[in-house]
Amino acid sequence: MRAAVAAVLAAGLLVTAGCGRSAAPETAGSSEHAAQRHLFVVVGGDKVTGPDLVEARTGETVQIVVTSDVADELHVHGYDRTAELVAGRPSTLTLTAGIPGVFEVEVHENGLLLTRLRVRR
Ligand SMILES: [Cu+2]
Repeated sequence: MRAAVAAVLAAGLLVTAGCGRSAAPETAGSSEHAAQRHLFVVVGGDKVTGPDLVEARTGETVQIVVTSDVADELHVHGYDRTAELVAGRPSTLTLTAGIPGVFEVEVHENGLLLTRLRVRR
């Protein structure tokens, strides 16, 4: 179990490390708003990395990147978007913030409230 946790954490850190390097070329010359990326790591049913609140303006692109130690399903309420979580690998859910409000983002099988998405005009 300890080794599995370490592997998941390492995967999460790799994502974090890769983020800064890839950000500039990915967003250069794109539409008015750059995609904002938020990284989460879930181990043993608990969030060990990631913000409690994700804030966006309508029209922005939001990426929620989750690395879980077990297979699960990510669900963004309100937008009703889901993404399959593969054990030990980062999964990315990309959405365009079009609906203002506060929405819960859950990891379904273990019932974890991962974060909240707040969208403002
Ligand atoms: Cu849900």
